[in-house]
Amino acid sequence: MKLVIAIVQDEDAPRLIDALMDKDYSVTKLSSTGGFLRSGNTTLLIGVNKEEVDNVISIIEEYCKTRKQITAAPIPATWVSSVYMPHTVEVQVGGATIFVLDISQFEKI
Ligand code: 2BA
Repeated sequence: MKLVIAIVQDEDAPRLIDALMDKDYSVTKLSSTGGFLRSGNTTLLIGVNKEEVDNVISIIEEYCKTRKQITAAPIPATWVSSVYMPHTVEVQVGGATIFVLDISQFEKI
């Protein structure tokens, strides 16, 4: 048994969950926040047999798109002619960040 943990963008989550559920995978959705952008993202927990992991990852690949986001840079802003000028940086986010964990025991009680 494996646990697939997938961190995806909120915009991609509803269609991805529908696609996984259509294929009879059990999914738990958690609301999460990225440490860098400090904006919401979605973490999905998907418990599967090890033979299913590649299929789950290919479904995630199909539904999760890479996007660019502009964010305030983690360096001090500057004042130009008395105008506050925060530095911004463009970052590429996603498609998905995926971890696959071994599960030593799985029970439903
Ligand atoms: P965030 O931490 O909000 O990061 C959003 C995007 O910002 C990242 O996209 C990456 O392109 C960029 N970024 C992150 N840290 C950076 C840094 N120190 N300097 C410059 N740019 C940086 P992704 O790599 O696609 O990650 C999307 C989200 O997945 C992350 O949101 C975080 O919530 C999660 N994540 C990514 N790698 C992780 C890891 N190793 N462990 C736990 N969570 C992770």
